[in-house]
Amino acid sequence: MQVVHSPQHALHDGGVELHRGEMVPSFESPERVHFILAELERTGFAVVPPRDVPQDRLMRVHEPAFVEFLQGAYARWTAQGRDGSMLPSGFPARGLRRDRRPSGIHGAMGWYSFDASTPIVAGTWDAAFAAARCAMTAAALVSEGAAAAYALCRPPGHHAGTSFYGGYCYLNNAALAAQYLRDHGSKRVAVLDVDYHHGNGTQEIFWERDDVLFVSLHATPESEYPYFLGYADERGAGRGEGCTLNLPLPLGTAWPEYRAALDVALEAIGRFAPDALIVSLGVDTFEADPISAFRLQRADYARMGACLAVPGLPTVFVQEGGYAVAEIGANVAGVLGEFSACNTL
Ligand code: OKP
Ligand code: ZN
Repeated sequence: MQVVHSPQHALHDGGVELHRGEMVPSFESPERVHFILAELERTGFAVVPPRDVPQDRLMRVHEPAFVEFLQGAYARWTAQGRDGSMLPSGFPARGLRRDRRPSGIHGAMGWYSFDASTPIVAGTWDAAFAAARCAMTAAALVSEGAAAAYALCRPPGHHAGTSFYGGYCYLNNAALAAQYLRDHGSKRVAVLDVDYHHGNGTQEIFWERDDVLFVSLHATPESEYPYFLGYADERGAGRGEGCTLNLPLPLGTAWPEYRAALDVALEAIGRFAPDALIVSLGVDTFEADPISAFRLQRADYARMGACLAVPGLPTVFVQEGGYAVAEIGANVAGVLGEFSACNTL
């Protein structure tokens, strides 16, 4: 399996976030990629750069005005004499208007984002676009016949929607990969999101579609981010009704219960009969993750890789979360290594 990686991820650095009432350096740091790449290289994976994917491919999933906002936001900030991290401080919640997008940068930031943990810094756009190209390149490799590919995306993507960013995510890498496959011969694609957090952006993007199944295992939004989406009663709408499946799990979930939910997810994927699989691979389900509360252990990631090979589908892995940096490489390599060993394609 090839690893698609761009050093441009490191341009997104130096951000701060609002965490439990305090400003702290972002958990989503460049070292995460350093540790993943080192472990994948050590265990023999080949690393390739992303292709030059034209920017208009982003509009297959995102709204043009949103992409334009992300690309130009930091220049608007510095034009006002500011530097450092851009963070919003007001959002269009209940009782406020969403039909007006403020022309000023502060209001626009609040309109397009949904939290204060997703800073825009000078290199954010270049890094986010590079991550999107990594995901679409991995999808291209699979559409051209590879059994599987892994996109080492940073920043992650699954919280970003058609026209919103948040949760450390700007462009939805997994959705772009799924759409790429749809545009290059796949009739039906399943997205399985195993990140600790609900992939609210991916869910929103495919909510009314019947050609992409979205299945997510995550910590219950009753107590975990993103708080306001990810419940079991969300099942899609219109043509997409029944094409969203949420499997929220309690804090403290360990492998036996996780595995049972994964089996339910894999059965749903089997019934949907897709011709390709996207895995939104977050390893923040790990017991030592600093912002999460599941209890998966190192050896469980190899077990997860074996389970993911069961459907026997061409598979694009897209990196999402995972913040225990010292162990992140071993956990990702555990999934990918065992998947490759079990894959019969
Ligand atoms: C991104 B991904 C900690 C509170 C939550 C946002 C978490 C985003 C997770 N500051 N902040 O799904 O791993
Ligand atoms: Zn996460």
